[in-house]
Amino acid sequence: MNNVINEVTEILSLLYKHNWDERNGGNLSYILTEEEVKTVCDPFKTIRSFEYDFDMSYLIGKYFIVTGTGKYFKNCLKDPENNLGILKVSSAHKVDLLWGYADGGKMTSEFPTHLMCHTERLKLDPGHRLVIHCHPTNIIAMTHVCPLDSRFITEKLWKMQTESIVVFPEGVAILPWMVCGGNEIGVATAQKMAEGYRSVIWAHHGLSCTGKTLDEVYGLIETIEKAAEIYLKVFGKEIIQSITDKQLKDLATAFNIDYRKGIID
Ligand code: 2HA
Ligand code: ZN
Repeated sequence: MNNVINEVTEILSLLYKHNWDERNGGNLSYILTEEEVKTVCDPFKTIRSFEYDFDMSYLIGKYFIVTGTGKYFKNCLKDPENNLGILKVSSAHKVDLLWGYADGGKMTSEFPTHLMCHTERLKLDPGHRLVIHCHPTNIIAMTHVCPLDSRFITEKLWKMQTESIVVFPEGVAILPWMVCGGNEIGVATAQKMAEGYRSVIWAHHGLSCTGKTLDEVYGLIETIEKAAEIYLKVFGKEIIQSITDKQLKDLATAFNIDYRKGIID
């Protein structure tokens, strides 16, 4: 069966194989069209409903596929129906389950954070569909040795490899350590998304990336994590040369890249 379940579980497996989603680490939510939902289940048949305090009115009528709370990315490919759910935001405070969480489970504890991020990204980009939160090793490591400053981290990541500014010209935001799963971290993350970032690092925890497609968001995670890996390989060594501000600007001109200002100029 070639449907959205296959596409999503393939990406979850790849993330797991990178060791970016150990145990139940990480979560994903992806906006689906009604046609995509129909390839899996009846979009008009509710199995169970969930109530939320926060306001979901911007997303009413939208369908999402969402990883389950406490579930392991490792297991999603072989057992999607227990580890994933398809949901519809049916009113400002209610979400209906249409498929999945077959063992009685529910969506990730980060679901409110995801919905806040979807809301802000949709306001900036009507084509936006996806939020992936994961625990990339080198990005987490970097948050132990770098100032928790979006400008600093973006500049370092841009200068590690040519691809960085091409793939994330808007930069990467970073938040200080906060308790996860709650409202405060959700609001703070969504605020960064509203400032035009598709990627937000949570210090000593992980990375959330957003975008239009599974390939785009997976590629964003890969590129950011690879830049962090290079940074840590050279960190503490005598650096003879790196990409300069001028070279980054030349790259931006050559590829017509509208990069975030205030980082290298
Ligand atoms: O879902 O990654 O941030 C487990 C987590 C929480
Ligand atoms: Zn996490």
